[in-house]
Amino acid sequence: MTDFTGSDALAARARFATDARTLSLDGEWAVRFSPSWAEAPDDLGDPELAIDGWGRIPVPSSWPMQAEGHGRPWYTNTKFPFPVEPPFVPDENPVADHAVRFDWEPGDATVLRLEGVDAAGTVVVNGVEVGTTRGSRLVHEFDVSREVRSGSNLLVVRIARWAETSYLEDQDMWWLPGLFRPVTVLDRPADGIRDLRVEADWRDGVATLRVEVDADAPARVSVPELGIELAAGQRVEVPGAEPWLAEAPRLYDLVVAAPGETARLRIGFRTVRIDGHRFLVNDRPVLLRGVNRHEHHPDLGRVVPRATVEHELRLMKRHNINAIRTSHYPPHPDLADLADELGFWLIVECDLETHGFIHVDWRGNPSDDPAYEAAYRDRMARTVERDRNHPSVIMWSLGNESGVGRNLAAMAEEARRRDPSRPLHYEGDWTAADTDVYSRMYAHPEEVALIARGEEPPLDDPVLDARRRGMPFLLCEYAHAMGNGPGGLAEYQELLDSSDRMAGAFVWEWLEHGIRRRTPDGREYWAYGGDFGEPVHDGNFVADGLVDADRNPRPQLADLATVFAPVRMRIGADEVEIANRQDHIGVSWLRAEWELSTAAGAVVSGELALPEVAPRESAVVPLPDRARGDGVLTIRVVTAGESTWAPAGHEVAWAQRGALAVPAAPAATGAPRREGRTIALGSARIDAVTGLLRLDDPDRGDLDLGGPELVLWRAPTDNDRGHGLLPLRGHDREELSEEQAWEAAELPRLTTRVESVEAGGTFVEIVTRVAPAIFDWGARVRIRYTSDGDVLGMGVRVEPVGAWPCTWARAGLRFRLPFAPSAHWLGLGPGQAYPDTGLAARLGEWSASPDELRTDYVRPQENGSRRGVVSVDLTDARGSGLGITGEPFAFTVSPWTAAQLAAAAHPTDLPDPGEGSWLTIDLAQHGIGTASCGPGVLEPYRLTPRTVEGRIALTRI
Ligand code: IPT
Repeated sequence: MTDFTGSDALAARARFATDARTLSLDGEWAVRFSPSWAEAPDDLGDPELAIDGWGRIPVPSSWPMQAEGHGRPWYTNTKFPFPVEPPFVPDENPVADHAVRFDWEPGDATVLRLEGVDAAGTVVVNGVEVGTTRGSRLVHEFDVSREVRSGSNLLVVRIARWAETSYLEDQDMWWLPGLFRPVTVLDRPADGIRDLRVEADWRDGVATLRVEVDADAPARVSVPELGIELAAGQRVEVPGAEPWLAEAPRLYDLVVAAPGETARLRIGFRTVRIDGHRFLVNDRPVLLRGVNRHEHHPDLGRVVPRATVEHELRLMKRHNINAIRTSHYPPHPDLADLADELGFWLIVECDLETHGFIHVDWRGNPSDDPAYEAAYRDRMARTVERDRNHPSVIMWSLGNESGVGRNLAAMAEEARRRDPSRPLHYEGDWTAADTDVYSRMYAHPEEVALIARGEEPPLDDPVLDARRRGMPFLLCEYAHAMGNGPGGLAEYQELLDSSDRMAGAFVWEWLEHGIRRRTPDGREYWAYGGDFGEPVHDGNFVADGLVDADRNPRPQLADLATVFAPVRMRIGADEVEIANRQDHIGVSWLRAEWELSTAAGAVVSGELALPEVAPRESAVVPLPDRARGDGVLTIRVVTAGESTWAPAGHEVAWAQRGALAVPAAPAATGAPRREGRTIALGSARIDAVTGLLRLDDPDRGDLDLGGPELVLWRAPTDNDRGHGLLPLRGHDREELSEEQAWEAAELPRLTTRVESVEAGGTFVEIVTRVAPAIFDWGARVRIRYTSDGDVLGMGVRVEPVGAWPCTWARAGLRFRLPFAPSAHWLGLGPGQAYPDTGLAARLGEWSASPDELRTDYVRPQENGSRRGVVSVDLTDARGSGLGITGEPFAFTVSPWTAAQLAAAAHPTDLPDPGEGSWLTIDLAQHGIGTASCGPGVLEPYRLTPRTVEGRIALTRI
């Protein structure tokens, strides 16, 4: 029998704290696995079922993370890992019976609450089936009053990995079955509270409160802190209340007292409203600076300990993130509590995604199949009812990537009927027929610019078009944070800031879903799709976050903090313009510090008094006299006091003015001397046959540089590789990815032919032609060496030859160093920076250890470049090595060649690098973009083959 909704669960209701008895059943349970539904023993009707001989498993858990051999972690993005023939699923369908004994003294009534059963549960109490669950991330409560008895009770939950509803749960994540959220037994007193509905509004500066109570006896409602008491159902004004805002999350304790039970809730006063094309909270427009958040833990799967969640939310706050889309299902119930407390705007999404039907041209999509309507409604109801009392929740989302169809309209109707106070979101239908906001994902900035101006291409239906054109706009996903990238955050932010139609944007995604594994010799790595031998999978597309699975920030998180900053500054010669980019509050919680590094090497600093600046307003303040003048001026805005998410002094914004002085080229005083095939020029020895360099030094020893060698390629990033998984609507996927285009042009494999070597009065000039096999395109590299005896000057010119059919990844000179250097540099830092990334990098003096110079992405790829550098010392443990100065250049140090990085699936596959390392000095680089899912490198950052020049100088140090 097909079961789309589950059976016999109680009506969905809100979650609240209660003084009625509860018993958590979380802990160690017994478990018994069967290879399939058909083979699972027919013994659950036995109230004395002997479970002592079963295995043991923690609850909550995702069972493939706990026990091997009963179905593996299995990653697919959109593909169903089984034949598409709804509602059927394969016979090979592992079943896990989870069982626990518990002691209970029944009162008036007893309810069993299961907060997350993936994928389908059959719930049996003392041998009696009490119901079934469908909807993995949804709460199910069962009245078990008739089945429980005084003393010891037996609960068994039979869980199947696949069910008819797996067709509705095709989110881009690991398929991980289990009893993965809390299980609780609840006493329900006769005169207790079944449900609560809070309306805590804020309009025109006036707070009002109304609480509906579903109880058999009259209940009193109070907010002790505000000294108010009211009857259930009564609406009152609440003088003296402060509003709840993500920027200032003011909560009040609400107490609801019925004769048999007292309930408590944290409430906040706020009203969400759409006014024309503006999205308003408490009468003011809001810009959501958001991330998409999945729930994943590298050791536990879908179970994320509360401490981890608290840590990650604080990390978000510390990076200026103010909104979360709970992609693509309702989160653990504690999330909304924490968002209320810390201050986030939440879009809570329903547990729905039917994306896999895209592979069969959406034939049979449940979204338009009446047989599934009840399931769609049930899912929406459970989503809305659980979290509707939270001030942080400002929108409901019907689900993700589920095509179009009548069941979505039914869901929207269900949501609006249950909660008319919140707008609806759904991206999958571009007509926005069932929603209140127009939402898109991965739209190109050019299209976003049109939408910002209300000039997007029209829909065929003029009525729908007019309606949609009048709506606020959201980018529910953008800036795909996979591997090295995303590039282009600044361009998106400029558009988001450009129009009050823009309600905000959510980076895809917060977290990488790596699973911690070890090589046979014990080295840790992040496993991704395919690492568990899954027959169909989508590789490392599961690892595309701002933080790794341990919540360690990737470099892109600092970039995001920069564009999301609550304050923006523009520093002029004598004054600074300070823009308050917050929506509701002033800047009195912040203070500012300045520091001027003069060209002469002095550092002066002081405080900058911040004026009162109203939200979305700006002010100009004069710079203190001592902060004026040449050099690099940095202003940092930091928190004035400690908060729930950061200590005092935490930086939220910064700005700089000025530039670093470019060191002078060495005087050309040395004259070249020919010594056999070598040309000596000052301390340099140039091989006249190969063009390779050595720096001689009698004290420190000679340094063989194994270069310069022109490199035009890099180990493809995930963005260079492009999407390649499925056609993206609105994007032309006929094009080759950068990686494919580079391969086709033989960019990775260049050979060198020295064309000329000329030794003049005070210079040596070497011209080489560097080119791939097969084709007639290449590059001519002209290097003019000069020396003052010590320092070797290099004037470099790289000129394309022939008609290259692709971009260049870089125009770099590669050298081989016989050690793994630490770096000390003047330039942008401290983190990595490519032409369209590194927004957090600022001018300064920075140091990094060999490890800090690398970013070990889940799949090895180009990483670690530092740009805007005018001077760097690369030294071994004794402090000896190579110094480079010059016009701003980028440097990258890697233990591995680009080819080695490109060939490895995991960092642990890389060969032992030995002692040495590869240094690349780039005169130009191609941007990063976000083509792993979305637009490629934007025009200004593309490195189309062109003449590139630069001047550097090398010194043995
Ligand atoms: C989009 C999905 O909504 C999201 O779940 C994730 O898969 C993301 O892509 C890529 O990581 S869908 C895509 C076809 C635009």
